[in-house]
Amino acid sequence: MKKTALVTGILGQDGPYLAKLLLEKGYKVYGLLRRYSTPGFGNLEYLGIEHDVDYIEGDMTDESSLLSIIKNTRPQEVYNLAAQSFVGSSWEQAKLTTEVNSLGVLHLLNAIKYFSPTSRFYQASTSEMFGLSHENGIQDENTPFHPRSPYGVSKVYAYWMTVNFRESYNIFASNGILFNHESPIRGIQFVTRKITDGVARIKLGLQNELRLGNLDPQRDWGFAGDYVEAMHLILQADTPDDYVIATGETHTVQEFVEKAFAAAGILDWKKYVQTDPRFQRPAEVPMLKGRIDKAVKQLGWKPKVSFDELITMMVKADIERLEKKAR
Ligand code: NAP
Ligand code: F7E
Repeated sequence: MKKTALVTGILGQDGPYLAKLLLEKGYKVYGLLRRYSTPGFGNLEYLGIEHDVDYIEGDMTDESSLLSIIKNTRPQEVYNLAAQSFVGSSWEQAKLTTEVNSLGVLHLLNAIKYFSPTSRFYQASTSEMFGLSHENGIQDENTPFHPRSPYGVSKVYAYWMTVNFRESYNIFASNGILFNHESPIRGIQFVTRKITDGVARIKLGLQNELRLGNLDPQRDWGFAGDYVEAMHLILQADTPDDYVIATGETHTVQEFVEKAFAAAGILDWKKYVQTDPRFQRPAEVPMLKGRIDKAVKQLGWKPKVSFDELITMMVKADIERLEKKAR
């Protein structure tokens, strides 16, 4: 019998990478789609799996849709990746962010509790929950939370609700506390993809400047393809638990910019980069750097793609995408 999994957020960045991994492992994959006039399957197409997923219509803000999906599919594994995930928009759309990221998780957990209590549940938690908090410049599973955005706050609720369903109802519910992870199908608003797309356009003469916000924040950036492997391992463990998933390295936005331009053979990046206050945030997370000892020891997980390899991969993919469009 094929194992079954429900993946919410199937059209985003992580959904397609996870679906591909699960399909390769022989799973039947249900993908939750919210209603759209024209849904964008581009990320699934990029990975060549758009025809291999079983799509189901529902919305994280509509509890009844989630109740009936879980009742009808009873998947062995549920990966909750759906979210209003852009930190920058979470100040302007704090209520929507909370409804999707916090209450949406409660809806899904209730659906599991009522209709499929043996389903294993993965919650896409985030390093944004740490925000200002660190111990000697590093964050791990024991670091207290101090979120700095409505997005971070919404995810703290979801984290604790996941823990609470585990402790209250004995549901196999786990949090992956993932640090930033990127790829050629990262949303264009996020800084890494905005940079690699901008660099590719500058390289091809399609654009002559790149407008960014604060270049000083430090992030622990890894590759999404590596991180979905950790999500799967978290649900294969003997017991449910919470894990930090990161690379253990941190770099400034400016370092990412310099390396992205260099990857395209442009050394005078300062000529092209303008700072623009529109891209600064009301409260910033200055530094993120994860300690992954627990994931290494208990899951046998380690990242494979380095910071430099990630940047080269993304710049190359954006140049190829734009060249293909122009043909
Ligand atoms: P993403 O590209 O923004 O994808 C999020 C997905 O959620 C999209 O497919 C979106 O659907 C869907 N969604 C939004 N609102 C919804 C709703 N009301 N009902 C159903 N689906 C809805 O995010 P990602 O980078 O893949 O991240 C996956 C998850 O990991 C998110 O929960 C994010 O918060 C979390 N996370 C990400 C990172 C990271 O660095 N990438 C790090 C830590 C945690 P549409 O396509 O229809 O808009
Ligand atoms: O910003 C700075 C910005 O939007 C990274 C999400 O996946 O990871 C992501 O959240 C940094 C911030 O990601 C621009 O101020 C400068 O310090 O790429 P980002 P994020 O906010 O770290 C976490 C782990 C998640 O969970 C989230 O879902 O870059 N920055 N200039 C800029 N950021 C953007 N977007 N645009 C700029 O022009």
